[in-house]
Amino acid sequence: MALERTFSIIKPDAVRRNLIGKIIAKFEENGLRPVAMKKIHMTREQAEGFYAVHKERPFFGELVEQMIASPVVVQVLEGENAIAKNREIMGATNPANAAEGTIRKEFALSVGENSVHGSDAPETAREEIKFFFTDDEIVG
Ligand code: DAT
Ligand code: MG
Repeated sequence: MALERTFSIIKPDAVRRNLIGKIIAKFEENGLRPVAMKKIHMTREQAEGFYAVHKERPFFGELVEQMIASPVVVQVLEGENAIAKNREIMGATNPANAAEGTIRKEFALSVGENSVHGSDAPETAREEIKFFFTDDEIVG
């Protein structure tokens, strides 16, 4: 296994409900260390650009509105097998299908307001980290 980095967002629904600490605890307890983090309020342009891969999907408009409604916490997480590990800790996109103990099972409100984003592959992890962080903001 290799030491990897992945990109994570604690989404508006979770930040509004004061779940930042509980969500970061899940990462740390499972071997993922934050090596960069900041709280931001995404612009519409950022949200549309970040989720461009979904722009033809019927839920795109709602997704963008949810992401810009209030602040988020963006992070780079580092650990063994971090990309897959983070997806495991997050749970399935739809909380109704998420396994016990996962972030989405415990905290998500709906398939749209599902508390966290995590990169799905090495290439998207690289792109998403670069979308929000400069190299000197990452302090491994
Ligand atoms: P994930 O966030 O698990 O990678 P995804 O990339 O397929 O899932 O979708 C990105 C986000 O879009 C997801 O976290 C919530 C929203 N979304 C996906 N499918 C949806 C649906 N059927 N209805 C409403 N929102 C949806
Ligand atoms: Mg995705």
